[in-house]
Parts: sequence; structure tokens; C-alpha cells
Amino acid sequence: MKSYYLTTPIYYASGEPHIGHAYTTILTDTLARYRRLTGSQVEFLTGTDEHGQKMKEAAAQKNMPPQELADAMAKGFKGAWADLDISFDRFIRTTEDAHVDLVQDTLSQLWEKGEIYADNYSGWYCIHEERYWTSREVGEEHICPDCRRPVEYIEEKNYFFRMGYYQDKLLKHINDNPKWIVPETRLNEVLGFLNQPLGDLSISRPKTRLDWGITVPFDESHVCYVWVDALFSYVTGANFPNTQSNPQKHCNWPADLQVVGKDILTTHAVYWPTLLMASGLPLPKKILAHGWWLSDNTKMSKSMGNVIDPLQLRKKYGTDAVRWYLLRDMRTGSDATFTHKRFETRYEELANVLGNLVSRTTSMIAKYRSGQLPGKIETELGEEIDKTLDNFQKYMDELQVHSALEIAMDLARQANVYIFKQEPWTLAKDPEQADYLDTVLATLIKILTVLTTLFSPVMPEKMNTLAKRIGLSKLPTFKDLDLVFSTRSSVEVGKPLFPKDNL
Ligand code: ME8
Repeated sequence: MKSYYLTTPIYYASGEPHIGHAYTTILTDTLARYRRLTGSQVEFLTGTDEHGQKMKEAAAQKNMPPQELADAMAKGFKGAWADLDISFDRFIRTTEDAHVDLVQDTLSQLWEKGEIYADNYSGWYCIHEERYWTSREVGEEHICPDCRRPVEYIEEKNYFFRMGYYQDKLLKHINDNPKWIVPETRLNEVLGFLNQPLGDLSISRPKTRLDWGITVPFDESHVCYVWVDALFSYVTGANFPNTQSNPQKHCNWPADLQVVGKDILTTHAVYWPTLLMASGLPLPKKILAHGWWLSDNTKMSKSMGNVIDPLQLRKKYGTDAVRWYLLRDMRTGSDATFTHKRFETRYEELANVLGNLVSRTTSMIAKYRSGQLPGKIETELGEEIDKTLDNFQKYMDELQVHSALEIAMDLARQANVYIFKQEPWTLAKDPEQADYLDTVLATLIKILTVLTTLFSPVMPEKMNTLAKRIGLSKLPTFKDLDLVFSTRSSVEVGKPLFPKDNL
């Protein structure tokens, strides 16, 4: 059976991972963990993009061969993802043999089918971004619109992919599948782009200019354009049955979900699907293009020098608090501004709402029932719990993660209000209210059980701790929820889940 296959971008191995990379990867991880909770078999791919000019320049600056830098950076990314509790199944590196074989096979097939042709190119080129620009785009100053470096006028032989030929087919696909790209604003951006005639795509670079890449199989003097190389790593990572290195593995392509930042939407929603169409492969089922983390209203990026290191934040507040802040404070799809103040506000929400509910519930059960509830008890708030479970899944399925987290936190708020209204401390004083006190405490435990499930995709470590404290042997899946509640054992009061002394 094919797994639910989801991917992050394959990050450039030329710079350290920063909060932007961490956001995309945590978002994808949360969606992967959610899918596993619904009972799906999941394959989650991330990795590093190791060829091209940026890599070559970064290695030259460090005075090392590009492969050595790629090895070190791939290790660095894997380490960062381990620290941030990323549950990827496969980490692809574009310098892997299996991938090089797949790219070369694909290029050969496209060449034989006449999808690729040779031509002379003359025009503006940004060496750093490795891309061509029109005269209009570089303006009179001849500056790269992306990195603001000067561009060069070049004339050279190049190989082109007949991308323009697929324009109508792509437009039809988008019109027939209005939820193919989410959110809708991004879909409209792509439609706007496709309003203009779509040109062909240069897919090679002469080795005289750049030799760090995959050799074009039908012309040894060229390497494959880094974007074409990197996009196909999604197919390599799906265990595509490539005749040379990977003969009979089980294949997960097409991806069910590809998560990217809005900066790389055109490459994913235009270059990629047209390349797949030409290769006779199915298109990914969905693309989620999220917004940017900004700092002082500009995109956080290495070249702007305004990046936040997620690993430093993690040292102070813990991994789950970083994961929570990033997903809770950004509407999935829109931009958001990173501030330490917002971070602390979201941390306080964890401590004051969820943390407080946990400590009050567990201490009351310890105090009034010696840490144990009788087996089967009536519970209340059933409607609220069911509504939260339904809406949570609806929002997660629609990829509105921020809304899913918000309603889960609302359930914790309702439980705190319930404590306030029922006053278990008053019920505890009246022996005639003993059964009702059981009901109130059981209701709270039931809500905590549901919350461990709902919050576990975003805060796996803390929810594992909570599950143990309320006597669960493992994190319940959605299907397990009713079952584990009735077979629960004793409850333990521990230290605060979200201590406030580090604020
Ligand atoms: O583009 N806010 O790699 P890359 C949110 N190798 N997300 C951000 C961000 C920010 N400020 N900055 C970066 C590449 N990101 C190519 C991809 S895929 C076949 C090849 C995230 O290292 C976001 O997901 O520049 C963005 O799309 C990605 O990092 C770019 O990573």
C-alpha cells in the first residue's frame, strides 16, 4: 500500500538552518504526526540541496571542497532536526548516487522524447541565484531582483525544456482542482503568473561557468540546473523504481502534500508540474505554500543577517515551546513577525491554560482520591469534547493548523472554567457529593486524555510526559481515545509541564 507521502523543501546545504527552515519542517512534522494519529502509514521526506553555485561559493569561502561542506551541513541539518524532534522517515541528499542516476535517466528520457532542445541564449544572468532575468526585471541598474547583486549579460549554448508547451495543460489542472494549491491567495498568484505566455526553461549550465552539479548525460560539458536536480529529489525520495540503483522498491510517488514557503511557489507550482507532465509522472496531490517569518518587516534570511536561531530558543524554553509558538502564532499561509514578546505571550498561554489545568486536575485527584479514580464513571461536557475533536480534524485536514491548535486550547480553557464553576474543593467537603466529585474529576481526566492526542503532533515530548502522568501507557490515537479512557490507571502529580521560571 502507498504511504501518505509528504515533503519539506530540500534546503540549500550552503547555510545553517534558521527559524524559517525550522518552521516549514515543524509544520510538516506536525502534519505527519497528525496523519499517523489518524491511522495512516506515513512517509515524511526532508533533505539537503547540495549542488549549484551557492554551494560552490560557500565552500570556496570556507576553503573546502563542496562535497565536504555538503557532508558537514547535511549532518548539521540532521542534528537540528533531531533537537527539534522532527520525525522524518527519509533524509535525501542530492549528491546521493540513487538521485544522480534518477536525474540522469530522466534527462535522457526527456531528451529522447524531444522535450529538451539545445539553443543559444543571450540575456541577463545572476550568477549567485543561478537564474536568468529579463531586461525589464533587472531594470536600468542591472540588479538581480532576488539577491540585489549585479547581473551579467551572457551569451551561451544551453539546453531548454519545452515548458511553454504545457501551459494550457497546467492551467486546466489548476482550474479543475481549485484546492490543489493552498491557501487561495497563492493559487491566485500562480494564475497571475500564468496569465503571461510561459517561456521554456533553461535546464543546464555550461561547466566552464559552473561544474558543481549533475552532468547532463547527453552533453558532458554541461551540468543540470540545480532546481531541476533538486525538484526530482522528491521522486528519488519516494523510492522511485529507478533501473540502476533502486530496482524494485515500493514507490510512494505522487506526494500527497508538498509543503513549501511562498518564495519557491513558482518552481513548485509551474516548473515542477510541467516537468512531471513531460516525464509522464503524476502531479503531487496538494501544495501548501506558507508565508514568511519576518523580522522588522523584512523576510528573515541569511543574506539579510536578521535570522533567529531556533536552537538557541530551544535551549531556553524547550523544544515544544518553540514548536508551539511557531505554529500557533502564524496563520498557516500568511506572514508573521517574530518577536520575543509574542514568544513569551504564547509560552504563558501554555503555562497558564494547559499547564494549570494539568496541575490542578492531577493534584485534586491525588488529594481527594489518592491518585486513582474508580473504573467506570459518568462524565460531562461530552458535546464540547466531540465538537472539538471534529473541528480539530476538520482544520488539520484543511491545513489550517493554527485554527486546530486554537480550538484545542479553547477546550483546555473550557475545562478551567468547569473547575471554577463546579468547585471540586467544595464538593470534596460533602460526602453526599462523592459520586458527583468523581464525575467532575473523570470529566477533567477525559479532557486531558483528548488534549494529549490533539496536542501531541505539535508538542510530542510534553504530551508523552502528560500521557504518563495520567496513567496512559502511550499516546492515544484518535481511534484509541474511548478505549484508553475507560482502562486508565493511576494519576501522578509532577513538576509544572511549562515552568514559568525561565520567562
Ligand atoms: O529554496 N520564513 O532552499 P532554502 C518562513 N533548495 N520560511 C522560510 C523563511 C522565512 N523567513 N526562510 C526560509 C531552497 N524558509 C531550495 C529548495 S526544493 C526542491 C529546493 C523556508 O534553503 C521556506 O520553506 O533557501 C522556504 O521555501 C525554504 O525555507 C527555502 O529554503
